Amino acid sequence: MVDPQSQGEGFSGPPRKRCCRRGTLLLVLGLVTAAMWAGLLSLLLVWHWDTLENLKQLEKAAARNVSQVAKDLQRHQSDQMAQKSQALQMVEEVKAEQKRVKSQDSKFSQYLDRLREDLNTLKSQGLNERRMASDELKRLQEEVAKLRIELQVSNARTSGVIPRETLALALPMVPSTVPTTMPATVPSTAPATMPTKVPSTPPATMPKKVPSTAPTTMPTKVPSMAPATIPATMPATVPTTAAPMGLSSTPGSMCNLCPKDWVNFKHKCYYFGKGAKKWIQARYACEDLGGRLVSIHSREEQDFLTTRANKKGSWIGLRDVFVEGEFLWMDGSPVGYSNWYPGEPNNHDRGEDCVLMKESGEWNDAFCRDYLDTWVCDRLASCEPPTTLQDGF
Ligand code: MFB
Ligand code: CA
Repeated sequence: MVDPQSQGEGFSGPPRKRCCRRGTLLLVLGLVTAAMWAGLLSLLLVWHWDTLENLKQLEKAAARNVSQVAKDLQRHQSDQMAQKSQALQMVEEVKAEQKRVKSQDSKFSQYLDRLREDLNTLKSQGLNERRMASDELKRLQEEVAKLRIELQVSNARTSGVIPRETLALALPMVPSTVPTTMPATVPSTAPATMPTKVPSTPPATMPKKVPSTAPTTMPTKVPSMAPATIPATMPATVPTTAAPMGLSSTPGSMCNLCPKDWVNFKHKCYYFGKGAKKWIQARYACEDLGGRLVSIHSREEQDFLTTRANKKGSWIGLRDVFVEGEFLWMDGSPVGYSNWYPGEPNNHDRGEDCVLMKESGEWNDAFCRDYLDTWVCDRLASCEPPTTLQDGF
C-alpha cells in the first residue's frame, strides 16, 4: 500500500500548506511556552522581590531585636552592676556595723572592768575603814586604860610607895630595851580625853615633838598593854594597829613596831612586794598582808622609798579611776605632797589611771592592767605586840 502522504497528497492538504501550518503551530507553541516562561519568570521575580522584601523586613526586625536585646542586656548588666555595688555597699555597712559593735563591746567591757574595779575599791575601802576604825577604837580604849593606870600610879606615888611587883601587874609589858625606872608623873600634856578623830595615817607633817629615846625612868617589867614608851608629849596621831613584841623597831622610839618582813620608817611600816602584778592585784596583795598600797605624804618619806625603788617601776596607792585627773590615795588621805615625773600625769592613750613610782622615785600614771614586778605597801607602825590575830601579823 502506498502512504498517501509520501505521495505529497495527504489527507491534510498540499505539502506547502502543511509546513506553514506546522510552523505556525510551532510558533504558537513557542509563544505559549515563552509566555509561560515569562509568566513563570515574572512569578519568580515577584516571589523574589517579595522574598527580598520579607528579608528586608526580617533584617529590620532582627536589627530592631538585636538592638533591643543589646539594650536589655546593657540594662540588665547595669542593673547587675548596681545590685553588685549595692551588695558591696551593704557588706561594707555590715562590716562597719560589726566593727562599731565590737568597739562598743570592748568599750562596754572596759567600762564594766572599771566599774568592777571601782566597786571593789569602794568595798575594800569601806572594809579598810571599818577595820581601821575598830582598830582605832581598840587602840584608844587601851590608851585610855593605860593613862588611867598611869594617873592612879602617879597619884598613889605622890601619896605613898607602891611595891614594884604591884606596879608590874598594873602596867603593860614593854620591849627589854626600855630603861628600868618609871617617870614620876604622867606627862602634863597627856590629853584628859583621847582625840575623837584620829587620821588613819600620820598627817603629811609628822607631830613636832616625837621622842627619839624613851624617858629616863621606866619599870623593869611592865604588862604588855602599855605603849613601848610614854612620850614627853602625846603624838598627834595614835597608832591604829598593835604590833607583836620583838618585831623590827627603832630601840627607844615610840610606835614604830612592824611585822616581820616589813620595814619601819618614822611611824609607818613598809612592805616592798615582789612578783609581777597588775595594780589591782598589788592592791589586794597589800590588803592580804594587813596593809594597803603605799600613800606618800612628804619628801622625807619619798626619799626613803626612792632608796628601794625598782628600775622598772613599782605600783603605789595613787589612782584616778573615778574621775580623770582626780588622783586619790588608797587610804583616802588628801594628796598634798606629790612627786610627778616632768610631763606626768599625761593619761597616755587616754587610759592611764594608776600610778607607779619610777626608779628615780618620781611618779608616772600608767595602765592599771600593766604588770609590774614590784609594789609597795604601807601600814601604821604600832606600839604594842598584837593582842589577837586580827592585828594582821
Ligand atoms: C609616756 C608615759 C606613759 C608610758 C609611755 C611609754 O611618756 O607617760 O605612761 O610610760 O611613755 C612619754
Ligand atoms: Ca603617763
